[in-house]
Amino acid sequence: RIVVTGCLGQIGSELVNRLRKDKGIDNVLATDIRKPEDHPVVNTGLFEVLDVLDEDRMFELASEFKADTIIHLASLLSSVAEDKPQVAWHINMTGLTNALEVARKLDLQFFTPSSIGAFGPETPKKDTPQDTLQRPKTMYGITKVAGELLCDYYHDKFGVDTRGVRFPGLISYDTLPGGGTTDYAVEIYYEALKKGSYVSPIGEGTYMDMMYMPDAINAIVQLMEVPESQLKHRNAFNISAMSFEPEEIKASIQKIMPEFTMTYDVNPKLQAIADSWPDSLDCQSAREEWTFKPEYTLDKMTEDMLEKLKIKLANEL
Ligand code: VAH
Repeated sequence: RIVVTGCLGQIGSELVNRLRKDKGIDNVLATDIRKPEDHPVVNTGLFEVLDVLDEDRMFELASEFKADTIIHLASLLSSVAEDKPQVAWHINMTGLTNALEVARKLDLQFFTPSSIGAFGPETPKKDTPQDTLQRPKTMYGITKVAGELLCDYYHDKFGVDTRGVRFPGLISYDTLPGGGTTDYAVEIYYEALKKGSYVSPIGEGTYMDMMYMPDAINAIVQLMEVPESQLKHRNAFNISAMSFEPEEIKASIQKIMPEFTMTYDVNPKLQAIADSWPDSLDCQSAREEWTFKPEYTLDKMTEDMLEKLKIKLANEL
């Protein structure tokens, strides 16, 4: 029985759907800080309002629900966190600490995502190792490194079964991301269909790791089900499906929409964050320890994104 925080977010909205299918509607309790009545996450299963800063409420919900697992997704992302770093530290770290405390007190299995944002400019950029220097220069990255260490600590000190992955940029058609540096790789598909053109805030030649949401959801489900004995690492597995720069996603879209055009208007804040992140991760540990294997390549993702967005945006196109 699983409690999920941050369910109205880009990952949460799709993960809850998958878990409700896999585990049964009554075995998944979706939570988020507000309750939009018309949202599918709210009206297709169990939902409760939860501010992750309220540990007592989180404990009460998990305990009454007789949870055996908590998946903590509520977090501010990299770009928005740079606009309000103190708030980001407070929400990301207090929320995480509360979720870890609830997992410890109720003996819950635990998952929370880290990110490629947990690396900094001194980290090797190509084939970034699983275990390497982590000195991120963004508040988001600092909360992610601190989170990785805290999750390891709760396992080593208290025996909590904590698990996590370092997500790359995630691309999906269901729910828009909420203020990340990789959001351009989602926006470009919407703009391609709505306007036939896109102005990229990320500069030409800027490589970042990316993954299509179906592969991200599979990774969470797979990692949570693998026997603990197989894990040498536990939090923050490097995972990625592709690494591309804006010209390459443009070319991928042009294979289906030859008339699509793209120009650049580089956003200095986003560019500085992107420049501090790796170009491509080494995902060997995830492959070896829990047979991580993404299915979507850039072109396969582009095909599916454009097809699904055409349906979603039908009355806007
Ligand atoms: C962000 N989408 O851009 C998130 C993610 C790897 C990027 O952490 O902040």
